[in-house]
Amino acid sequence: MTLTELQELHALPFFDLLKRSHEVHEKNFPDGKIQLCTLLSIKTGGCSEDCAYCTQSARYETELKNERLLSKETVMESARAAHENGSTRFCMGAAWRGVRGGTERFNQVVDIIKDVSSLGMEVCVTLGELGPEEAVTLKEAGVTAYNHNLDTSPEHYPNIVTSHTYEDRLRTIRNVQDAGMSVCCGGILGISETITDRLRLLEIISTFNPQPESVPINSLMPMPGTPLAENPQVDPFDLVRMIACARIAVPGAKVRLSAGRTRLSDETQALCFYAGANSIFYGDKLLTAENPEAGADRELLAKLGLETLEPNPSMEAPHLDHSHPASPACATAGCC
Ligand code: SAM
Ligand code: DTB
Ligand code: SF4
Repeated sequence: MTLTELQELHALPFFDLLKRSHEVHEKNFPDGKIQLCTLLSIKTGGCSEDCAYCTQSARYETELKNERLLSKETVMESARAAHENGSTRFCMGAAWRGVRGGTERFNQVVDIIKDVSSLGMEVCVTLGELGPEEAVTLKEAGVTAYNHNLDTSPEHYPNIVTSHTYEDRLRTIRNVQDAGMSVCCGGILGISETITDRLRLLEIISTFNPQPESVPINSLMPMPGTPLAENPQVDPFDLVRMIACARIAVPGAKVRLSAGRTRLSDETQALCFYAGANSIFYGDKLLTAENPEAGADRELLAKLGLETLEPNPSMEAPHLDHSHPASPACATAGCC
């Protein structure tokens, strides 16, 4: 979708936008089920990067306790518990700039992934930058989706991160797609961006070929010690509008209502689900930040009569549409 089209959508009266996005949602996800995903930070803090929202950056003095790469046994314990609790996707995050084949850390992660993928959940990882060979190795180890967010527009990105570029992020996404993994790529609201920055992000994501399999929409959890610690909370109606625009721009994707749910009312979350969100992180911790208790989420979903999705571990990556260029939108981003 073009920026102009997205701007027109975003400017609609709230209920007109919701009606449009709900129709797209019903058409693409007729069962209306919600996917439960569990997150685990397998290596916490001490990251070389300077993302201004992130408590895991080594550049800021935060309250976070750094942790080395978890053992395979510890990860498997969490993964089994997630599976038993009904999660159909297990997402492992590591606070690294990226990974390189042949290193001990990469081999250890690959070994962990092989075991986790035997449990029958979708396996998602987010390890930072990847080259083409690393991407193939992860795919072969059993990764179904790779999370790599663009976070905001290419214009605003340098205000938030200076240690790597938007082009670096797009290159990794291309490598992930070429290796046959699904892409999970979304953004974060509340990082001093404009509405145009949010819509530029959707414009770029919507022109990926194939489109991402999931689009996480995070709201800033302000982290003491980070440059954005004092940023104000995102207006809940703006969050719902962003979810609705994401649903329309990337109709076949899971739109994941991600970080920030502890600060949302049940009513706001209900509006997000109506607008097209169909996935949440489940369990009381994200990577380092708080998330609602699983019991509270079960209660909310029950109150809304929303069912949860069954596992689909053999999930195929979305296929390339050969009628469009195969690049993840460098031309649209204007960065290459
Ligand atoms: N290091 C990897 C990377 O940069 O891709 C993965 C981890 S990073 C924590 C994944 C995403 O979490 C970020 O792109 C951002 O959208 C989100 N995130 C990080 N810190 C956040 C915060 N304080 N509040 C909300 N979302 C956050
Ligand atoms: C994503 O977009 N959100 C998740 C997942 N992908 C890896 C991470 C949210 C992190 C929130 C901040 C924290 O826990 O430190
Ligand atoms: Fe590192 Fe990822 Fe946090 Fe950026 S968002 S500082 S790359 S862990």
